[in-house]
Formats: sequence, C-alpha cells, structure tokens
Amino acid sequence: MAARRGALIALEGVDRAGKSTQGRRLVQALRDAGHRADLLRFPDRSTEIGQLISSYLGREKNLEDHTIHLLFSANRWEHVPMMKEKLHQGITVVVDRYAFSGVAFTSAKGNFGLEWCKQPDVGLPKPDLILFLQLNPEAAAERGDFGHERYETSSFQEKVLQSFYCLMEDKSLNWKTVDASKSIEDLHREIKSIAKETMEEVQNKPLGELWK
Ligand code: ADP
Ligand code: 2DT
Ligand code: MG
Repeated sequence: MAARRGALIALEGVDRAGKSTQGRRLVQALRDAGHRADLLRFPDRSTEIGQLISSYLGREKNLEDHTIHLLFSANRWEHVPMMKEKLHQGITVVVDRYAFSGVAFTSAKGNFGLEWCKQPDVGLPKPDLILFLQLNPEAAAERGDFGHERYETSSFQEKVLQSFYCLMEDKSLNWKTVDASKSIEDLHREIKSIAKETMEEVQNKPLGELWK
C-alpha cells in the first residue's frame, strides 16, 4: 500500500477574519498532536515574484491588472513541487489564502470574468478542504482599521466577498464555512476538529487537480 499522504487545507475569508491567526494555531496544534504539518501563506513575499507582488500591494509599484493576477498565480506555481513533495511525504500543508483569493480579488476589479481569472490556477494541487472564515463587516471593523495596502477598503472588500460566494457554489470543492466571530480558542477547536477529520478521510486518496 502506498504511504499515507498529508492533506491540503486552505484558509480563506475576508480581511481580519482570523486566517493567519488560525493557520498558525492549527499547524502548531497538529504538530503538538504528533502530526507533520507545515504552514504556507500566499502571497509568499519572500521569493523574487513575491517581492514584486509585495511592492505592488504596498503601492510602491504599479502593475497592469492582468500582469499582477498572473504573478499571484506564478507565486503559487513556484511552490507546487515543494507542496506535492510534502503532501506525498505525509505532511499536511495549511495554506493561508490560495487560488480563491486570487480569483476573488481580481474579479472584484469588475472587468474580469471568473473563468478568465481561474485559468492560470487550473491544475494546482486541489485543496482537500477550504475553510471559509465568515465575519460580518461590523465585526471585522472592531478588530482594527484597514492597513494601507492596495485593496484595503470596505467597498472593494464587499465585492471580494461576493466573488467568494460565487466560487463557493462549486460543489466539486469541499468548502466549509465557519463562524469567525467566535473566540480565537473556540474557532481553533472547531477548525482543528474539521482538519483532523479531513486528514483521516483523504490519507489514502489521490491528490486532486484544481478546477480540472
Ligand atoms: P486575517 O489573516 O484573516 O486578516 P488575522 O489572523 O491577521 O486575520 O487577525 C486580524 C486581527 O484580529 C488580529 O489583530 C487578531 O489578533 C484578531 N483576531 C483574530 N481572530 C480573532 C477572533 N476570533 N476574535 C477576535 N479577534 C481576533
Ligand atoms: P495578506 O498578505 O494580508 O494576506 O494580503 N491577493 C492574494 C490577491 O489579490 N491575489 C492572490 O492570489 C492572493 C493570494 C489579498 C495579501 C493581499 O493580496 C490579495 C490581500
Ligand atoms: Mg492574514
């Protein structure tokens, strides 16, 4: 029998929903429980492509809208060999944002269809679970002001949210919506439990290809 593989778990959701907090907590808890688990975040600003993306987000650099979309996708593809290796070695990979943020943010610009936005990410490792951290705008606002990066306005974020809802209609993906207004601890417990269930379920199943 082939060795058991790790699960690919994506965290998505609106700004300040707690994706980064829960990603760190989840990986730590899985490790504490004796599982092998690693956290990745997209964009990964540490690579050459990631540095370009970071200067775009920080408004130091202007890039044409198609161009930046493709760079976000390239920033995922450059990690694919490493992600596959980890998953096949039995390491669970938790990603803080993934292709769904890519599609939701570009399509929120208005002049981009969902299908065009999805194309560059077709064939990426398919998440076994996409946890959508749902939080209403008022609750998000209580967690602090927006930063000063591109996209950080409430009108744009509302459009992003509508794009996420369109993507969630795709029943070939395992979306699970969780209530992100809960305490960090309660949400962590819920996420950990769903993650562990998924890890059990997929360990002997082949890794899928996204949107294929
Ligand atoms: P995201 O990565 O989704 O933007 P973060 O994890 O960075 O969100 O959290 C945004 C802010 O909200 C941080 O200050 C964090 O400490 C706080 N926070 C995260 N989760 C919760 C929660 N469940 N309840 C209250 N505050 C939270
Ligand atoms: P954070 O580093 O705070 O998560 O913000 N984005 C992200 C895109 O526009 N396309 C993508 O493919 C991804 C992964 C969301 C990063 C910002 O970049 C946006 C917020
Ligand atoms: Mg974050």
